[in-house]
Amino acid sequence: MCKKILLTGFEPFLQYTINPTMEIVEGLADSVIGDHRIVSSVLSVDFQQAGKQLLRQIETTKPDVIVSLGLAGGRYKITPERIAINVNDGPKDNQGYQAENEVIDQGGADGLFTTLPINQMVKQLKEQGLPAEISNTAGTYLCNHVMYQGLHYAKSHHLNLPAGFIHIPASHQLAIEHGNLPSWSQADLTRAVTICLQTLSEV
Ligand code: PCA
Repeated sequence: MCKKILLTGFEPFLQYTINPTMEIVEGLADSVIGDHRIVSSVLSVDFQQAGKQLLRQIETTKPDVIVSLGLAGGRYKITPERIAINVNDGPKDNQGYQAENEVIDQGGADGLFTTLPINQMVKQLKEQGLPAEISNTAGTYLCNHVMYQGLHYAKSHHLNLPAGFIHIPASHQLAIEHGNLPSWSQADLTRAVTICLQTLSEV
C-alpha cells in the first residue's frame, strides 16, 4: 500500500486574487510521487478554521507526511521553512478577523522546527536549476499558524509524522493581476513542489 502525503494549499487572500498553491495541490491530487500518493486539501485563510481543517484532514487521511504550501508574494525562490513560532499576528484574515500578538497554543513550545528534509529539498531544487533557499521565518500569519498546528499535533500525539511548510513565489498570472511581484510559471512552481515531494521517498 502506498504511503500518503497530505498536501495542503490556501485560498486567495488579501491583495492576492489567486493563490498558486491552490492550483498546485489540485493538480497533484491523487497522483503518486515516489512512494507516496498525494491527498490534497485547500485550507481557508481564517485563523478560527484553518487549524481545525488541517487537524480534521490529518485524522481522516492518516497521512505519513504533511507538507503545507503557501504563497509568499514578493519572494523570488522556493523557500522551505525551518521553524514555526507560537504566535498569531498580522493583517485581517478572510473573515475580517485580525489576530494581534496571540499565542496559538497556551503552554505549547515557543517554536517548532520542521521535521521535513529541507536541506535535501533545497539541494535537489538547485541541482535541477531552480532557485531555492531555506527560510528562517514563516511569518506570523496563516502559513506559520498551519505549520505550527501540524508540528504541534505530531509532537503532542508522539507521532513519527514528518511535517512542515514550503513558501512559494507568485505565478505569472497572479503577478499580472497584482502588478508588482516577482513570479514563476505555474508549471515551474508545480515542478518545484514535485521535486520537494520526491525527496520524501529518498530519506
Ligand atoms: N500565504 C499566507 C497565508 C496564505 C498563503 O498562501 C502566509 O504566508 O501566511
